[in-house]
Amino acid sequence: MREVQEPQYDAIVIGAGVAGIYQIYRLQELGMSATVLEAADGPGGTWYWNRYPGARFDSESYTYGYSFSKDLLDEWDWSEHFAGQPETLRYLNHVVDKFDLRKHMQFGCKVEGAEFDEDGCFWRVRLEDGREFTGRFLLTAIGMLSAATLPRIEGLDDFEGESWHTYYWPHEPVELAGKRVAVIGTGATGVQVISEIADKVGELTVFQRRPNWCAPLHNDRIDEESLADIKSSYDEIFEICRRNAGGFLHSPDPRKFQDVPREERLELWEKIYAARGFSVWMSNFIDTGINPEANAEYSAFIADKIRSRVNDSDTAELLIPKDHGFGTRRVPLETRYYEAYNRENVHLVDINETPIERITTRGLRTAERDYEFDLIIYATGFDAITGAFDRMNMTGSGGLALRDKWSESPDTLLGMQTSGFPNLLMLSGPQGGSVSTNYPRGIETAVDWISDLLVYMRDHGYRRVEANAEAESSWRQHVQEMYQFQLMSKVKSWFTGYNSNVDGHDVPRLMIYPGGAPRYRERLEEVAANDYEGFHLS
Ligand code: NA7
Repeated sequence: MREVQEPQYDAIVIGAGVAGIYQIYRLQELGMSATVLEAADGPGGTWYWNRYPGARFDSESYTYGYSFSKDLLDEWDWSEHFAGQPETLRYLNHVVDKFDLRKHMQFGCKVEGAEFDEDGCFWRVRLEDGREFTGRFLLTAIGMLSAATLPRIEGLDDFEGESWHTYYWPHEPVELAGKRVAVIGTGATGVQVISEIADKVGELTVFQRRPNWCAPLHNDRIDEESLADIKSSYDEIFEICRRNAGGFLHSPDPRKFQDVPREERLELWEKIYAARGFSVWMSNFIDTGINPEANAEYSAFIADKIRSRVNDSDTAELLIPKDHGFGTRRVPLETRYYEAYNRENVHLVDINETPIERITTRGLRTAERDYEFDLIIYATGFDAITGAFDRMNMTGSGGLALRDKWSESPDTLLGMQTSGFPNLLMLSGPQGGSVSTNYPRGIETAVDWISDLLVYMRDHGYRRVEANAEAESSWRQHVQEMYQFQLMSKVKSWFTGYNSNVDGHDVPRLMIYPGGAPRYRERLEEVAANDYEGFHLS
């Protein structure tokens, strides 16, 4: 009889970002043997990689930190309402050191493949350098926006100047002064970069395919008194986040748009436009994301704000989205973004009018003319949520490739598991809650739920868990119903699975869980209380 091999670890966690850090904290607390494999040479995930100028939170700093340790909350001083990338990376390193987690992490470990070993009931993980690790459970903490995508434009490699995708911005400073710079892409990232560098470069040319609805971040330093207030109200802050659909501090106005006279609507809109962070998106009338009339009127209000901030009326019109309403795609928050276009050295090119034909040795060519640049910045986004899975070549039961299983629809049960992939537990899986909320808030929920599941399995002597196909299909149906209500479901964005730079991602896909965090958590609790119904344990 063949001897059944035992895995090296109870659990392997892939990724040492926000999710991986908290997951390894919980695993070591539970006394499980576990390791974190991380491609980078340090922890931080998103905040390790995204070092581009202007990278910062759109969530209030004090809603982004972990809530699990009072000690940590008390000792960490956020310096700004929306911290910049360096501070966040320092914070995450601080957490790792405070809880002595570094010894459970292995850096420079890029996972190239992972297969489920049916006989041994464990996962075998293969690194790019050939090393292999085995673990009973495989926990993916691989982020939702971690598979960066470059545009599919001819000649990308021909350019002789400097070029970076924002995600891979180098650790060393990039010289900007006096440089001729191109930015391609005007999502949340492009908007931050453009705002930050407009007054630091020689010439800045922005190549825009579709504008987004951007609104002021209203960032500020946190003074001592406010910091003390924040620290004394953490319970309340996290309670507000818990009740909020997106895990943020900003609650909707419970009134419906039609029930409020025009004058009062304007009053609310002025108020939320002047308020911090995502208020402008989330503190609106409750039906703004589902009622086309409400959405159109609010969009018109924001369009006027853009017109009032941009001197040249043709430029202003180019910056106003015409193909989707406010909040139906991710709203980039900005600091003097629109004002950047009032500068003499900033130029906006609509690539629908004059498409980019190719990258050249000295810059790029549009249908109209050649441009010369010293630096090209690709702020062209990510193969969101599923991209990082696809790049890892995962194979489940019977040789089923995850990429194939998800080729049309990335179906999961609660975002936590997908049938055919036993013992694979996803911290930021598609159709789950963590990819749909203020990330750390969703991640704490996911990590806690998965940790409880592992304890339950240990207590009951189970070593295999797999989502049932039927339960998965009813979750899909529920997710679809949640999508249907939302205006965002008709709009192309990563919320709906689109990416023009990836084959097959030109059709709508159910990527997130649009039903809101409280509803999602309720479902998680129900499932756990009913002995993990929908999951087959053996
Ligand atoms: P996004 O939001 O996906 O934005 C990518 C941008 O790049 C967007 O403006 C795209 O235009 C543009 N893009 C992508 N491919 C091309 C090509 N081939 N040519 C021209 N323009 C292109 O990514 P971000 O990094 O900004 O933000 C990601 C998330 O990070 C964000 O939601 C936050 O949660 C944090 P399009 O709109 O598709 O026409």
